[in-house]
Amino acid sequence: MRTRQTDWLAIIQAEHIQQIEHIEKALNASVILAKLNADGTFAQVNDFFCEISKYSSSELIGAPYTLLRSGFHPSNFFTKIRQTLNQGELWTGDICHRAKDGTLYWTKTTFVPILKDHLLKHIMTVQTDITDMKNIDMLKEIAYYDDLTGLANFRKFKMDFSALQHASKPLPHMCSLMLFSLKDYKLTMKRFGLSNAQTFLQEVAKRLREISEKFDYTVFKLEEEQFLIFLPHTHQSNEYEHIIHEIYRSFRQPILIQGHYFKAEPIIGIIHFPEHAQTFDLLLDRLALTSSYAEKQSDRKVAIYHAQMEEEHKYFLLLESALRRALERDDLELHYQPKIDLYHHQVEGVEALSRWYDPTFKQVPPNVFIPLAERRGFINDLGEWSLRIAAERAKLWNANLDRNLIVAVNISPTHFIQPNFLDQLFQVLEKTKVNPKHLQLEITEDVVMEKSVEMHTTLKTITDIGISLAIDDFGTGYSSFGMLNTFPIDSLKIDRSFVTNIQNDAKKAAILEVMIKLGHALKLDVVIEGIENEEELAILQPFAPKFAQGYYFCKPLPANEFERFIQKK
Ligand code: G
Ligand code: MN
Repeated sequence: MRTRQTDWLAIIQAEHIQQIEHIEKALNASVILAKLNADGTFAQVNDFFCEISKYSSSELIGAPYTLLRSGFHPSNFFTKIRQTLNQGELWTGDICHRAKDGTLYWTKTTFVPILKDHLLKHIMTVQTDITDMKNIDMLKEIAYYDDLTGLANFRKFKMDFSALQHASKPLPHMCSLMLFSLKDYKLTMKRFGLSNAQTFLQEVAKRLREISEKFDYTVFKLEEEQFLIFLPHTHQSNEYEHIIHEIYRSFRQPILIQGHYFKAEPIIGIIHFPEHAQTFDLLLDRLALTSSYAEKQSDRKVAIYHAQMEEEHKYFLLLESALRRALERDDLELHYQPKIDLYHHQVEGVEALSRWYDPTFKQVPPNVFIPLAERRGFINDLGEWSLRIAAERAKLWNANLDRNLIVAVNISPTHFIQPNFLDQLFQVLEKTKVNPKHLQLEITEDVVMEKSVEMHTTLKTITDIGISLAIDDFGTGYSSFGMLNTFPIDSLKIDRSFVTNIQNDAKKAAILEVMIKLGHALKLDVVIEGIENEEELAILQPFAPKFAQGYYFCKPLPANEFERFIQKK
């Protein structure tokens, strides 16, 4: 650079003096020029400087250079430039200025310090307008990169992929794609708020980027917690197995945000190109499908595309539309299983359980259709339906059956944390005019364990209006005994897995005994679930549980059969 500059000077010096004037003219016509005083105020400006800054020369002269400050650069930006110049060195870089009319313009800028006796006397600045170029760069940045994580986005992936395919014609380039997402992300983040969700995603991106650097693959950020991992040549060497291993290792470490530990469980779908799909769109559709399979795995949530997935997918699509239709037409049913008071040998309450019979799909078990409604986003409607029907029954039976009967309804955690859950509950109470005392909600431990203030308030609001709360499947989830004291819980329903095979398992019996004692000590109703025979009941009797449910006493019954059952008692 330096030698070239010197060469130019030599050329100019060798010519006549008028030529320097011509060169000056040329400079003036195409370059933005200014001379600054040592204190950074303008001493002289050329026309081009005025034109681009939209200030007149009289407005500029005497004013500080920072008059053109745009706010784009960090606050110490000009201080750093000044330090360079004070040391007698050139400064070159891109600067974003603000013109008099408020618009922004970019210049490639050089500041030249003019020193006298080692002291800065003047500063010459030579600039060229690069606004258009910068705008294009910034548009590219916005268009191809994710703001939050700085990772390339889906649009960039699409471009890269098509470039790769184009370059490797006539044979398609073989590669693999992984779709990375996180289990229960939306649920967790709904509870912890947007800003925590963003910090969380930044950490997730950071971990994925670290692994990507190790394995030389690219990570793209898709929507929300979805990331796309592009493996250029790997599917034959099964390198993706190592990557998955690394991802799992990395995400075993919980993410700490503002005192909360977030467990991030990866869900990974994998597809190979062109083996599994030959076009871009098909590739992505099938990858999404594979990911939804991965999500359903119980252990490691990883799946590789398989043609059979398509068949099953069609089945679930049909099942979904049948379920939606059944809900609309009121074709679902609630069955009722009595809850027995073992001390007084009578029916104390009843648990409402949703049942669905479809002519095509036959009897579909609730552990199939409830998760389906959760995944497909209509658990709200399904939940509202069962609340309403159960409330109608509670109203009717308590009016007609000449006894107090509490009807318990199972509430899916996904439904319970919806922001409009309480509104829905109030609407049901108003519509059905049921006495809240005749209604109980069964929720799971994990919901109650949620430490957020909102959850506490929601639970309290529910019990304040007189509805009681039971913890369902107690002992299977994640709970601390401390919470039994702090939360307004009325009842513990001990999961039936503690009863199954109790005859042959002394440990189970010991655990049950302790749970019953604990519940009673905390003045909670304890309900033993899933008693199927006399033998099981006999083992339990010495622990004196007050309430029990199970096939041994009665299976869940349709409403009319339940009425007959209870009238016989
Ligand atoms: O999670 P929850 O306790 O709400 O589950 C209730 C389910 O357990 C219902 O589907 C019901 O039919 C079933 N159930 C009720 N009693 C018994 C029983 O004694 N044995 C078994 N295996 N299942 C039962
Ligand atoms: Mn239940």
